[in-house]
Amino acid sequence: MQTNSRLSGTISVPGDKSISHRSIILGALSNGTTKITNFLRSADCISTMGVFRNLGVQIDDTPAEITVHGVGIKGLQAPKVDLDMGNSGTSTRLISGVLAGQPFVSRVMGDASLSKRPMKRIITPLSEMGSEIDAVENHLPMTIHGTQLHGIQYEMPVASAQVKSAIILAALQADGDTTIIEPVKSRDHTENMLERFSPDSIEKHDHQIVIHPHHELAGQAVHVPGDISSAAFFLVAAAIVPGSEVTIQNVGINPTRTGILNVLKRAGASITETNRTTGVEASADLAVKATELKPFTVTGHEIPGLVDEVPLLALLAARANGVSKITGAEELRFKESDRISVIVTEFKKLGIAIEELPDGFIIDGSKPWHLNDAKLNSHKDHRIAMTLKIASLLVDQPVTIKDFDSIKISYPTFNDDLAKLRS
Ligand code: SPQ
Repeated sequence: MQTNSRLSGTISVPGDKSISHRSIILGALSNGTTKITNFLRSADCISTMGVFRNLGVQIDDTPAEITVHGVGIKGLQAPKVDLDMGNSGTSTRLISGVLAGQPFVSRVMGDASLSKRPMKRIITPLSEMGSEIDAVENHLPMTIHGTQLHGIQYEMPVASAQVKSAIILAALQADGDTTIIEPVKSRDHTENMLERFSPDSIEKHDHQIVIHPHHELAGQAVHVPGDISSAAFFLVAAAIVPGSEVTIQNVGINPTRTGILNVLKRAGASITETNRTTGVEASADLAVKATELKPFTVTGHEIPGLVDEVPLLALLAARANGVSKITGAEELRFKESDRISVIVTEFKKLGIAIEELPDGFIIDGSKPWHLNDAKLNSHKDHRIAMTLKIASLLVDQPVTIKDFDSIKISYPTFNDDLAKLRS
């Protein structure tokens, strides 16, 4: 373990990325203004803002708040440039749902990593609704020929909040109702926000959502809670670095996102929750103390609730006293990197006993780590970069992490928060 690795103190993490994207999108499609506080100013959310500015929406950014001057569902303008989604899968998939129903053609592109990510998952339902989308081998760049869409009934093959949200945003513009059925419930921020912006547009059941079109959206005040996926780095760090004791304030605890807390508790981590707020997107202060950890199992039905935290759970497993198994996580192969293969490659450099499965890992945390290669690589994936940084706290020699600046995608102030907890 590096000297001075112990983490202690209290921090607040920046606003939730998923909720920040959605507040711009629904704000733009509303009549009236939407004021957003604690918006996440990370590269991905800035991509979403840039796209809506290119669709004719005025968005003011002051230190206190973001103001979106909504134009209504029918008020977007045809873009004069390609719409650049940067590295952001969320921007691409959600905004494609919006563009599918507009009376103009748009060309959507992104960076090298985004251009490798699968788009068939949205092209299939949007085409069923009547949209024509050109994309070579279902990858970006993609040309979306907006048209009058039709309502459909769509049974999703894989749980995905991005696909579900793309269909919801398209369905708001259709000529009839749309029903979406999910195999396992994924994060429901779009539904929650739509219920506030346009209560008559949405009917929610357990695994089924019905969208009623023809209702207008009204601008709202949105306060974005802290991002549990960012807090997760320090929750896991505090659990695994001996002597640590950390509190993170105002973390979003929407039940579709708190899978990480359930697994931490199963592993025997000491975790307490205080100052819970109520409301659609509730938040709480979360405190974690380092303690002895037990091995654990995570299977497919839990994955949607912790999908972005799987690299961190692999790290938690590497410090638990026994063999842990994570399965049902094949979706990780389609993120900013192939997160299963990349975690295995990078953890082996740290001498962690990890075995790759098609859909996850087996990790023996009882075996001591031994550094094989100090040159770690984030593979330009923000979540891998930060997971490796936390892992490096437990290594007693210096390591480097290639392309660490990818943290700007979701957590630009990660280093400042880590420094606060180490001082
Ligand atoms: O936006 P992007 O790049 O897809 O972001 C990621 C991340 O790690 O930040 C995934 F790579 O989060 C997704 C998440 O995995 C954000 C998201 C959302 O806001 O709707 C949903 C999840 O993806 P999916 O495919 O399960 O819908």
